[in-house]
Amino acid sequence: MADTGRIRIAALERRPFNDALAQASKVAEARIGFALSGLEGALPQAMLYAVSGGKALRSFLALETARLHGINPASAAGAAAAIECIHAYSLVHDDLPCMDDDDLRRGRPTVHKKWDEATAVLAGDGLQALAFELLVQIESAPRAKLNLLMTLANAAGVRGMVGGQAADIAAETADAPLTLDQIMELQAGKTGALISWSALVGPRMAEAEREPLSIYGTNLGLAFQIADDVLDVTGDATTVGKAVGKDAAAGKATFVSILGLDGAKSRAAELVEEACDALSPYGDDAETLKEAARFVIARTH
Ligand code: GRG
Repeated sequence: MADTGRIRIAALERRPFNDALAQASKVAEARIGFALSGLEGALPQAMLYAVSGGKALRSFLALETARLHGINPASAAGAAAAIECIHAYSLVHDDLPCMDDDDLRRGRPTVHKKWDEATAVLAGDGLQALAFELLVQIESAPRAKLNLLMTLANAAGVRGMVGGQAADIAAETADAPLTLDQIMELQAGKTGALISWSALVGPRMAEAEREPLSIYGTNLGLAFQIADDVLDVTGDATTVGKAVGKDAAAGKATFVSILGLDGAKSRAAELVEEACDALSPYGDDAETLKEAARFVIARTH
């Protein structure tokens, strides 16, 4: 057993996906809560609010791939918390009136609705900085830590999520709708980069072979985004926890608008199959990661 923030985490044994996901959420939130402890006022409250209530898929991937490489969960907790900070910051900023202008996130008021726009901007900024602070504090070989820091900066920045978001915004006013290849490239940055990074935490911390989890993470990221496009068409706001139907209303080219609903679902299923196939070197020990991949396209929120 090891102490990470306020909760004790145990075990290198494999757990069923739902247990591992619930554990990841607790681990990341506890680590972030610990990092913010002693701070008072709206800003730390908004930061904690922003990191709570999500599925914790990215922190799960970080902890599970670490477990797969024999890394103690207490050592990987900082990486799991860091990726949830970056993810939460991106959602807080994405919901702002100058971006997607959403009132609902995770079934609750968005941060700028619960507080105000200035608090939402600063909460996102604070979470982004905190992510790198948490990563610096993880227990790992210096070279592995530097690699995690550099690759997270890349995944979150202009070559990754922020670049993908900018391309998405530019597409809204472009003369021609995006092609399938252009959408795939945009989404590999906007959504895929953080998911891929999370899946590579284990091999990066262990300084081990990255290829199988690189293939897994890339396929999973794309399948995740296709599922998101499908939910935007088939889901209802109460279940999904955020506004739906926005892509069609904006006339945006998406996987669904290009491939059709059934085509998009089949493509996502193929990607999940490829993601699971890539895990064969790990044998049965990768079963929880396979469950996660299947969850990504079966989810209703
Ligand atoms: C504003 C810098 C900046 C970036 C925004 C990721 C992103 C870029 C915007 C989010 C828009 C969006 C809803 C994209 C679809 C994919 C996605 C990231 C969905 C939310 O992820 P989940 O389902 O969320 O893992 P939870 O709430 O479970 O954590």
